[in-house]
Amino acid sequence: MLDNLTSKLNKLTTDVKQTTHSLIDDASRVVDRAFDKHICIGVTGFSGSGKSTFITSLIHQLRYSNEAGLASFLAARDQRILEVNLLSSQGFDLFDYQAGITALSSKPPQWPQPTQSLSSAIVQIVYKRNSAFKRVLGETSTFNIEIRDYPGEWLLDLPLIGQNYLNWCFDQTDLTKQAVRKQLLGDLFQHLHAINPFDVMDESQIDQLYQRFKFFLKQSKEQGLTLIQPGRMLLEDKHHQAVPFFPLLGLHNYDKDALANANDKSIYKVMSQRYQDYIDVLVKPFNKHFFDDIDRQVVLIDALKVISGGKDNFDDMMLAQSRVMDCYKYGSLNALQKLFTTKIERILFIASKPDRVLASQHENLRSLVNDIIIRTCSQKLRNSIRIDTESACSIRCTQEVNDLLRVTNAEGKRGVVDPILIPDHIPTEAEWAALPYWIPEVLQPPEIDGLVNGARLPSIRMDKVLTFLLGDKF
Ligand SMILES: Nc1nc2c(ncn2[C@@H]2O[C@H](COP(=O)(O)OP(=O)(O)O)[C@@H](O)[C@H]2O)c(=O)[nH]1
Ligand SMILES: [Mg+2]
Repeated sequence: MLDNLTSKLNKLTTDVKQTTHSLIDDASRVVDRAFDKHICIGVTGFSGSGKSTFITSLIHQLRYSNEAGLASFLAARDQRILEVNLLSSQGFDLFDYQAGITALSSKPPQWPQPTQSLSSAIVQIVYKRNSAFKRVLGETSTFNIEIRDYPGEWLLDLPLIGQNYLNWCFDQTDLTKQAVRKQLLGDLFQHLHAINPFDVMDESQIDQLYQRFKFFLKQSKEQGLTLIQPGRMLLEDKHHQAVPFFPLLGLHNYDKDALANANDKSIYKVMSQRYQDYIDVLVKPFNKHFFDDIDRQVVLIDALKVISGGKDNFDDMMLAQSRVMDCYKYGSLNALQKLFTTKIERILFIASKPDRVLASQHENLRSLVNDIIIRTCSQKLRNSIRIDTESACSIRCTQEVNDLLRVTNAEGKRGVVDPILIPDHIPTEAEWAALPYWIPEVLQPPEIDGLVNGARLPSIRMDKVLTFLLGDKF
């Protein structure tokens, strides 16, 4: 067994020598991991939670760590980071850090574009070793940090893997009991409810209902709901389009065995097949990337948005979050893979965009996220993985002056916003009634001269984030 492993590692070492410097391939990734010189960080969160901006900021902070003011990230504070290169990873598009920085540098500054597909970047760090090790191991060393980005909409497809079409339809029927969903569905609910699953439906009828169902999903997102499936139906990605399907909402009126034996041309069987194809072709490959390669994970939660949207939206987010966390059960690795990969060993849950409230509220925001995690992550998961919570801001857009926040809104209008008090726990029924409903405004990113040349990107507690993710590696 050990011989086998050694010969595999030897072969991989030979392979590594043949790789170019601009691209890290699978073999070198495995060898570097075996020698603790490569780590893969997944950045997770629902759509709009701030993932792509976070990655852009993280890369920028590392590239220009001497300028970044990362007080508690010791490698940067002690100026031990000597050189940082951005490499692509085999099989992935390169995460477009440059496009993000260009957008932020434009006049007026723009946010990075919404994400359409999976991408990855390897931040290769050449650093000076701690004095304790340098006599034995040499002055400098190299460490690769691989970071993955993907559209948040894909995340909610992961729970579908554990559900067949029939159960998904039952689940979707249950969700329509929420007043907001019922209202958004309108008479589409009656249409989907009245379909006889044994009937044959022609393609144009299917397409018509599919278009209406997609419209409903898009409206659900605009309304602030989170549990929106299938996620890819929200995206205009031409390469990963779903074949038209939708849920049948009246299936509880039919016998399960009769449904299982329905004719292959029946609408029930056609929809079941398309649902399964969607999972096999689009969701399972993503699930593999998501769980097999990632060592540490950052989960961004826009707690301010969900708490401000009212109890129904908040509860919907909680349900979505717990469904995703449940996936970690069957997303774990098999024994053979464990030899060459590390399973997810740390998760940092971040209350994102805290710059939209006063500094005095940041701890409440973190504490609220902590409460969300306690309610949505099983105790088993919390005991088996190191979990931490933080409130951290990728790009600070506000200035605090005399307990008010100075902001520039998306239209470029300057002003001040009134302070908002954040509960430090999930509100009780009575507390919900007392909370105001408001929509946090989209802000304009700050104007920063010389950003492309490494000027400091204002942020909050990104050094704490780096310490949690990487502090033990340098
Ligand atoms: N105030 C503030 N807004 C942010 C920050 N990061 C992201 N945003 C806002 O959130 C939006 C979505 O961010 P993005 O990174 O695209 O989210 P993703 O869908 O999770 O990748 C951006 O367009 C900004 O309007 C931040 O650090 N502060
Ligand atoms: Mg994104």
